[in-house]
Amino acid sequence: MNSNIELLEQNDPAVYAALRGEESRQRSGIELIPSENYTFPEVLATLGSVFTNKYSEGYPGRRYYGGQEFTDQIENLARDRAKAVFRCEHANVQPLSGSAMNQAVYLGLLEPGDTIMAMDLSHGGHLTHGAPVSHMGKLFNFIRYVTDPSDGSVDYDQVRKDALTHKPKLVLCGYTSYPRDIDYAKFKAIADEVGAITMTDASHFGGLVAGEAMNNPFDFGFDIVTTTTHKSLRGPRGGMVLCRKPFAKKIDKSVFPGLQGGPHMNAVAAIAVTLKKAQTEEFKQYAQQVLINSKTLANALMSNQATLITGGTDNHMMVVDTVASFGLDGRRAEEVLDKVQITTNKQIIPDDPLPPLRPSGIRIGTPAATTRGMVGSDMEQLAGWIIDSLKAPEDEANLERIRCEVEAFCTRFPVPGI
Ligand code: DSN
Repeated sequence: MNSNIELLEQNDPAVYAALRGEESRQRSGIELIPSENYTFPEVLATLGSVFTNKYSEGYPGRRYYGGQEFTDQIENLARDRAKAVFRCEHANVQPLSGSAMNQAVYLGLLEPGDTIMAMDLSHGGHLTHGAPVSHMGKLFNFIRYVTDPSDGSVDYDQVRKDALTHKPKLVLCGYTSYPRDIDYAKFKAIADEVGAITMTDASHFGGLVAGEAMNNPFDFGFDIVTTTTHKSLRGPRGGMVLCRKPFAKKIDKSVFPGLQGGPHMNAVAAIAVTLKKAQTEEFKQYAQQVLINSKTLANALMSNQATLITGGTDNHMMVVDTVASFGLDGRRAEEVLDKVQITTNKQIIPDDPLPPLRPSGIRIGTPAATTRGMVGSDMEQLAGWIIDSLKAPEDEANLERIRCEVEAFCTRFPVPGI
C-alpha cells in the first residue's frame, strides 16, 4: 500500500511540491525567528494521525459526542503532564492557539469594560495584550505600560503608579518582543496592592520554564499562566491555560463552551507527546543551551557594532536596532538576511519612529537553531555572517558567498523529523 505522503504526491502534486519546498527551505537555512522551532518527529506523526478525525466537545468524562475512549485518555495525559511540568493545579489544553487562550482568560474572569494592565505592543507586548487594533483592545479597558527609555526595560515604579491610579482587575506580564526576564515578585506585589488577578503570558518562554532554565511564575504565587505550545516548548501549534484551582471552573467554561467548539484533538495528543519530552533531562539541557546560545550571539553581535535594545538579553531573543547599527530599516535587514538564508523578522522597537511594516529593527532568537544542535561557537559564526551581510547589503557577490557558506554549514545540523 502507498504511504500517505506517496498518495499526496500522486493526487495533489501542487501541494506536495510546496511541502517538499518548505522542507528544503527549513533544512538549508538558519531559522532565527524567536517564536519558531522545529517540533519533535513524534509530534509530527501525532498531528497527522486519526485524532484529526474526531469531534470531542466537552472535557474528559463529559463530552457531547460518543466514541471518546481514546480522546479522553490523551486529554487526561496532556492535562496531567502539563500540571507536572509547570507545577500548577489545573491545566486546560484545548485553546486552539495563543490568541484564543488569552481571550479565554479575559472573557472567563472579567466583564467587558474591566481594566487590565499589560505591556504595550510597540514595547514588546502581544496584540492580545490590548493593542487598540485587536478586538480585546476594544472590549476591555487596557492600561498599557511601556518600557523605561533609559534602558529599555520594564519600569516597575511606573507600573505600580499606573496600577494604583487605574486599579486593574488583572495585571498581565509577558511579551512577544522583550529580551529580559520578568521580576514576578514585583508584579505580584503590585497586583496584591490593588487586589488584581496575576497572569503571565509565557508563550515565548514556556519551554524555558518547562525546562527549568527560567523562573516559573507559579513559584511567585501567580494565578494564571498561558503559553503557546509551538515556540520554545517545541510542540504543535496550540495553547494552554494553566491556573490555580479557584480559577479552574471559570477557565474551562470560558474555553468551552464560551469561546470554542470542538478542540483539535490531534493537537491535544501532540501536546501530550511534547510534555513527556519536556520532562526529560535532555530537554532541560536544551533549555539551558537556548539561553547560552542567545547570550553568546548577543555578545558577538554587540562586539561587532550591533546595537541591541536593552543592551543584551536574559532570554532566548534579542532585538537589534538595525537603523542605529547599520543604517538599514528592519524590513531591508530582514530581506538582506533572507538572501543569505538566515531567517529573522522585522520588528518595531520601543517608541519606533518608523511604521510596523518598515520598522527600525529585527528580532532574533535561538530556540530553533539550538534544536538543530548549534552551540556557542556556531553562534559566533552566525553573528559574523549577520554582521557581514548587513554591513554590505548591496554587495551581491559577498551575499552569495555567505549564502553558500550558510548552506554548507546547515548540512552539519539535521532538522528533526525531516
Ligand atoms: N506571532 C508570535 C510571535 O512571533 O511572537 C506571537 O503571537
